[in-house]
Amino acid sequence: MDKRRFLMTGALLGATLPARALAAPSRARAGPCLLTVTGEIGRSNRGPLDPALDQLMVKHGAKFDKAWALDTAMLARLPAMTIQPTLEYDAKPHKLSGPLLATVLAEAGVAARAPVMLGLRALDGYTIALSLADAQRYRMIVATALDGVPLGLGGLGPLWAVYDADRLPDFKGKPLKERFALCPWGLYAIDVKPV
Ligand SMILES: Nc1nc2c(c(=O)[nH]1)N[C@H]1C(S)=C(S)[C@@H](COP(=O)(O)O)O[C@H]1N2
Ligand SMILES: [Mo]
Repeated sequence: MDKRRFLMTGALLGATLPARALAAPSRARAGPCLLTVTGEIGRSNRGPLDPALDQLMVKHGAKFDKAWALDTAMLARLPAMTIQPTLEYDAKPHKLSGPLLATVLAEAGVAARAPVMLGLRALDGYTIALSLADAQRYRMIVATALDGVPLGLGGLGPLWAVYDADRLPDFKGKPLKERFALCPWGLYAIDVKPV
């Protein structure tokens, strides 16, 4: 397609799509929430923990007065990275893609250099503590797809906080089974706390 036709197609699309869809701000959440960011955040799009209806978070002891909730589309709008670590489950390299964890946090109004600790919590209750500085040093991503296939429930998804262990000095020398302890699969909540 030449540039002019591309531009025309764009103009046509613009004319047929409702203005609302084009102007949709990133905070408009339409799909089910996949990830809830709480604590020291600068932006919020939902209110406090609902003790009656936020059942999984209640079971896991979450407490918050506001949060930044992301759905699939909000995650997909962020620039994606691809890493290719050898996974401990089958000892084979796999492509994992998704935004940097730090980029997701920036969306929630957490400054890149904020001196904070992150509590990364998974669906099964597995929780790890990691500083934002280490998450950046490891270039940890919030993976949404494995080998091009969206991650899902029952497997490692829908989200997996993971890094490229093969290329990180802190992990590449360790046995495979010890490389991913800081990588919760089924990640669904991140609590940001001052150090
Ligand atoms: N959700 C979740 N993520 C997890 C774990 C877990 O139990 N649950 N275990 C961690 C640990 S200690 C390791 S070594 C690796 C592999 O653990 P797994 O075999 O339980 O997936 O995943 C990490 N991520
Ligand atoms: Mo482990």
